[in-house]
Amino acid sequence: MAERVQSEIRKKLIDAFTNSETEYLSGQLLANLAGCTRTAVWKHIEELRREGFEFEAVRRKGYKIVSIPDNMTADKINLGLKTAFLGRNLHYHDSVASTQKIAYKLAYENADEGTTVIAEEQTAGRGRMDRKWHSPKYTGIWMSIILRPNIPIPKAPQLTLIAAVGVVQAIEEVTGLLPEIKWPNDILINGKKVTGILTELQAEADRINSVIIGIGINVNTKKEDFPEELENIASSLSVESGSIVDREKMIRIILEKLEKLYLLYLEKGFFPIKLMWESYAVSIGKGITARTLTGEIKGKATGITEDGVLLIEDAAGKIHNIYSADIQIDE
Ligand code: BT5
Repeated sequence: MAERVQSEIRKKLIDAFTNSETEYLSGQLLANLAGCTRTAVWKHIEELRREGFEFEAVRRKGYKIVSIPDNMTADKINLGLKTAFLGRNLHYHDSVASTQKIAYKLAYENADEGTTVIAEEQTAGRGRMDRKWHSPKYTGIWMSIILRPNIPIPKAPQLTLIAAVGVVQAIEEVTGLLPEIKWPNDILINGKKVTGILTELQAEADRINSVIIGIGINVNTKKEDFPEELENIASSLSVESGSIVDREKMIRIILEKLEKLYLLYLEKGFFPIKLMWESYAVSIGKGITARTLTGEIKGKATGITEDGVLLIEDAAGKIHNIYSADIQIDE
């Protein structure tokens, strides 16, 4: 409990610096905004200094942040975050097996919607069907977000597509790169995978309890640091853009884009998202092969349905609905 109060105060202080119009914030003002004493403000500022934040303190004026540390911290991610609920409750870890697992447990324990788990490294990061997700330390964004949408279970895959649109928009905004989406969950740049998205459900009877959206992005991974099996199929934002990308900024922009899209979706349904998704989709209109658990279907991808299901027209003109598959683009 006490720890929770402390982190609430810290968050309020960070918000105060984020929203401040003036350069310096006085100890009294910070104390009022955070609902604590001036001594407590001073203690928190000292704690932030230990994390690597640098403050300038000027008598009668107050505090100003002059530099922020290089490694990620929850405080640094929060500094500048402009969402209402996504990422507001942030769990930051140095090393975990999988952020999905932690988010799953938090969701089970009734964590608020928007609770987000971020790690510097995953030792057992996973993709769909228990495939491995390579998640080395300090180079990527490995995060899981808890949502609690009031939608029927069959519509849950739409959330993967919403997340993909949000990540594409964030990558565009932060790096200027133009990513494409390969149905259902890959984000590619120059044909190579930079992001994978994994959506998992907790449901009771026919009701969704929570949806956990796992997002993995290779941000500053060097070309030579990919393992051999990924060398030809994976890339990172820094390899593609030629410069180091600020991971915290990327996280904030993803959370902001995703929150907007999610609220739009809850209000207006999937249609506006579908249009955006299709505008980024690399596979639509192309010849593709879809490998499902039951076999292989070849044909032309003609679009997605209202529910996010992929449509393939085969050589005989028959339309196939693809709910889950790996796809390969043939032409
Ligand atoms: C995915 O699965 O693409 C979903 C990946 C989701 C990862 C996030 S990270 C945060 C959260 N916590 C987790 O434990 N997971 C989520 P899928 O479509 O099944 O693709 C998996 C395949 O992508 C692997 O079999 C490899 O071929 C390839 N792959 C593995 N690591 C990669 C990487 N870092 N970059 C690009 N491709 C990778």
